[in-house]
Amino acid sequence: MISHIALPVFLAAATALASPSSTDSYAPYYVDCPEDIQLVRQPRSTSLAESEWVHGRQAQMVDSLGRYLENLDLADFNTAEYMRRVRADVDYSVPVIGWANSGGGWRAAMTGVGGLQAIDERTAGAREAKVGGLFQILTYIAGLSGGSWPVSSPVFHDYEPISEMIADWQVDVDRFTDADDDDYFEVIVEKYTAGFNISVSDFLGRAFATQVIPGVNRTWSSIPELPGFKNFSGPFPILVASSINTSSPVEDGLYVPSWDAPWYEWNPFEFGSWAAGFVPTKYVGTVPNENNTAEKCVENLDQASFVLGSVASAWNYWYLEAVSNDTLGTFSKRDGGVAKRDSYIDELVELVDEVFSEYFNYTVSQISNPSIPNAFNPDENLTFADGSEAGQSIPFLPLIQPERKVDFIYVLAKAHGLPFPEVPPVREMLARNYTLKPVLFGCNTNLTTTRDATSPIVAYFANAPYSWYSNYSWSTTNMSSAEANGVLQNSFNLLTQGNGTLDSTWTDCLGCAAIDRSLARVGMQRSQACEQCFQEHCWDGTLTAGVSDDFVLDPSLALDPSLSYAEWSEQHPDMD
Ligand SMILES: *[C@@H]1O[C@H](CO)[C@@H](O)[C@H](O)[C@H]1NC(C)=O
Ligand SMILES: *[C@@H]1O[C@H](CO)[C@@H](O)[C@H](O)[C@H]1NC(C)=O
Ligand SMILES: *[C@@H]1O[C@H](CO)[C@@H](O)[C@H](O)[C@H]1NC(C)=O
Ligand SMILES: *[C@@H]1O[C@H](CO)[C@@H](O)[C@H](O)[C@H]1NC(C)=O
Ligand SMILES: *[C@@H]1O[C@H](CO)[C@@H](O)[C@H](O)[C@H]1NC(C)=O
Ligand SMILES: *[C@@H]1O[C@H](CO)[C@@H](O)[C@H](O)[C@H]1NC(C)=O
Ligand SMILES: *[C@@H]1O[C@H](CO)[C@@H](O)[C@H](O)[C@H]1NC(C)=O
Ligand SMILES: *[C@@H]1O[C@H](CO)[C@@H](O)[C@H](O)[C@H]1NC(C)=O
Ligand SMILES: *[C@@H]1O[C@H](CO)[C@@H](O)[C@H](O)[C@H]1NC(C)=O
Ligand SMILES: *[C@@H]1O[C@H](CO)[C@@H](O)[C@H](O)[C@H]1NC(C)=O
Ligand SMILES: *[C@@H]1O[C@H](CO)[C@@H](O)[C@H](O)[C@H]1NC(C)=O
Ligand SMILES: CC(=O)N[C@H]1CO[C@H](CO)[C@@H](O)[C@@H]1O
Repeated sequence: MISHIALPVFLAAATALASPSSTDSYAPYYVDCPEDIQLVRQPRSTSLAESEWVHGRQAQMVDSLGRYLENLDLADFNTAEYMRRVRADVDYSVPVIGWANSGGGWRAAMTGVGGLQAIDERTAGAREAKVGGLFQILTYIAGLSGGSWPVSSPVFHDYEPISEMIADWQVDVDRFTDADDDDYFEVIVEKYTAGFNISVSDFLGRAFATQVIPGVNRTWSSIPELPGFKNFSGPFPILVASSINTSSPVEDGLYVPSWDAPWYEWNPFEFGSWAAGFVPTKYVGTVPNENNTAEKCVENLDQASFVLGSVASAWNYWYLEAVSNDTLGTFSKRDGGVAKRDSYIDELVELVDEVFSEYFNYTVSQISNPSIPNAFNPDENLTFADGSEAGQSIPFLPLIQPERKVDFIYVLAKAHGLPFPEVPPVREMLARNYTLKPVLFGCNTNLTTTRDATSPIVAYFANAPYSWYSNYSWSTTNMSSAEANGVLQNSFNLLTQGNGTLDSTWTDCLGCAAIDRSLARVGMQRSQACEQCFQEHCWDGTLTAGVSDDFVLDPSLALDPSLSYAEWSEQHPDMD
């Protein structure tokens, strides 16, 4: 329950803070722009800085790739020969692998980070289970909404072992009720006083960051200075959000994103979109003049907490759900149908609205989505919306930009004419149990939008119960360590198919998929064993009758099917 948001202290803070300019501040501030800076870059390619970083990462990954493949020991495949050819031209040959973490609030965060823990070679049992080491060969990691936590946290933790990072999250602490809410509002007021838009996302972002970003006041543009990022120890993080503007559809007085609205991405070097262009992340919030430069540049608007809030800005939907009794504001990440009313969220909506209206005289529409000065269109601020509201609960877009040349994507959880595998409709996914067990898409290049190898192969892992019912409400804000371990263990079992007990060829098949697109580049053939496992684990492009209209997905534990949800709940009374 939400007990307090202490208003009087907050009011005092609002009047006390006049000119925030310190570097350890949440508030953005102005500096002299570097001479000759060109702010907006046309989106023709990835930035030079990203290309150079990826070059470094690919070189750093070669040994990890060799270790992973040796451990996997794929049947009827000459690993030594493959590695010899890869080493001969690392930039061209090392597979480019991305991890896409879907949205879904706390549930997505915990399931996703459990997946990362499973594929981290430093996790006990991960190498034995044949998935450990995949983290070490990821080039990119992308996320949105709650999926932004597992994406932001590792880099700010200097890519320390994922299990240690999770321990640092202290998941048993509720960052909304156990923390001192005043702190969140005090820093938001600093931003307000500095003349920038503030919204509920600033508030939520502070709470999220307190959990997952060590030190909290960190910026995305400082990532390139971090030792772990500098020595290429982990994947390149990207977060994405959709957007709204004054032409967006309106529901009950609030803008909602349309499915064709522009998407924006944050990465350590740049912020922007593949439609409008990119600006240096360090100077986000600076509006360029006619010469694409400026005298004063905004800094510090790229606070990690604000970035987390900006990609999880679903307040408009929470509010719509609350006022419409669940008839408006349906997320693409929900299972469909009318969601169970969530009294926690209702309460939070009411309290936060109250604070913002009482102390800023802001209306709900003014606070529901965050905006920043727009480098791409000076006439209108750029306003973020949660990507899950715009038909995409999985952040594919940044990973399938042809410029990033991604070969293989892991997805925990359709694109715009970009190279991507064809995926079957939901009815077919359900009929084939792809919502209960992992599946690969696009192994056959004919089953991709481009009909060639420019499309990555995608591994899709639906969050399903293996050893634990991990379908918590997305609005969960904390859990006991026993619950957290249950969820993390469930992700381990999902990734490894119960250490192979449910499917003895799956982990080999993941390895086959990881290197498949690179085989052609080094002039080698897909092995018979990989061909065989693709037959088994890749969607073959055909459609069956699908499921019937009255189909209900009500799975039992894959590793203990006799234990019904009702019985399990009785054994775990604290978890509902
Ligand atoms: C973050 O910055 C704010 C000022 O904006 C400061 O009050 C707070 O103590 C800082 N937090 C940490 C963890 O350094
Ligand atoms: C799989 O292995 C992990 C790590 O060794 C272990 O914790 C887990 O219980 C195992 N799961 C099954 C289903 O055997
Ligand atoms: C953008 O937001 C700022 C801060 O709220 C505001 O002062 C400014 O007028 C807005 N600009 C436009 C073009 O709407
Ligand atoms: C890279 O940096 C991290 C963080 O400082 C450090 O723990 C790790 O040992 C370094 N790795 C290499 C290969 O130097
Ligand atoms: C404004 O929103 C509309 C509707 O979503 C979208 O089609 C359009 O591209 C957006 N314009 C800009 C400049 O973002
Ligand atoms: C842009 O550049 C031109 C040519 O150098 C100069 O005359 C003009 O004043 C510049 N505009 C601004 C806003 O600085
Ligand atoms: C909201 O839905 C609940 C459950 O269906 C119903 O009991 C309640 O009357 C509805 N409230 C409004 C305001 O429509
Ligand atoms: C609050 O804002 C409304 C417009 O939204 C305005 O009419 C009203 O005067 C404002 N009240 C105060 C106390 O500033
Ligand atoms: C899907 O799973 C259900 C329940 O375990 C099973 O009855 C059905 O045969 C499976 N369908 C396919 C296509 O594997
Ligand atoms: C793709 O389709 C073409 C034309 O039908 C066919 O010749 C080719 O063998 C197919 N490739 C694969 C990998 O199935
Ligand atoms: C979790 O899944 C079980 C089994 O399908 C279902 O009965 C239960 O209602 C679900 N819980 C939530 C919170 O969705
Ligand atoms: C897009 C935009 O400008 N959003 C809001 C920024 O904050 C002011 C209030 O100070 C609102 O009026 C704007 O709508």
